[in-house]
Amino acid sequence: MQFNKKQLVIIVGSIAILMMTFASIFNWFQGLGGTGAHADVYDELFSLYWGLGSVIGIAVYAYFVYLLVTSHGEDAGEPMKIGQMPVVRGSKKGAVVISVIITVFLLVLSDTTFDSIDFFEKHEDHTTEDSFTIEVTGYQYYWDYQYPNGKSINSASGEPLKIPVDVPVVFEVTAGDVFHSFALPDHRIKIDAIPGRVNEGWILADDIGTFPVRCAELCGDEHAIMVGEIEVMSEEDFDAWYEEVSA
Ligand SMILES: [Cu+2]
Repeated sequence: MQFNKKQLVIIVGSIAILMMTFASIFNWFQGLGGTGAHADVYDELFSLYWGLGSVIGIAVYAYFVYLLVTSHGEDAGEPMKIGQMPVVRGSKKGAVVISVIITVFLLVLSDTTFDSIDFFEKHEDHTTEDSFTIEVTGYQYYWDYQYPNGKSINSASGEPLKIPVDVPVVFEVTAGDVFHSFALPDHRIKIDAIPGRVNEGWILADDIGTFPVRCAELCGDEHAIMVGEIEVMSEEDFDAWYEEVSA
């Protein structure tokens, strides 16, 4: 072994810090909260990527340390010369096994990722007969919401966007002036609002309560105040509000 104790402590300590970084990323993600069907899918996706990434990370660092402490080349300590072959370690069998494991990891990741993309994009696979579409239009610096029955809400009034709980709701998003982005951070959705174009997205809220609405595209000097709320209501409360004739 060509490392003294101090060098080894530094190497192992650095790896320990990297491991703690893995752990802190997981901790950070858990602290983000989130609600609704999309949050569950993102959580699963994140846990899978993080989990498999950690397995690979731990394996790589473990192998790294193993190589460090078991290296005993005859030329240890002497600089390599041009043309000198390094000491061959490892085996073809090992390389094949690692390749197969990595291939399986990538297949699992891509399959889950494409399933998740389908989930986010194909609202028609998830909508029910209670579902409906809200037309969302971004303006400097508010959101306009149009419901199918003609009811509308303007976020500048301070009134929250209202939707029922446990009902998949579709958003058709556009903009009336510049680029905006309709973002519901707690429901983990962000839809580009672009003039002349309609982008779709959907959510399935499963918690009653009030959550933030944000604009996620720098859209002018008052972009930061382009904030609002979304109120997830019980179906009865929502129906009562929805049927009520606006004055
Ligand atoms: Cu905006």
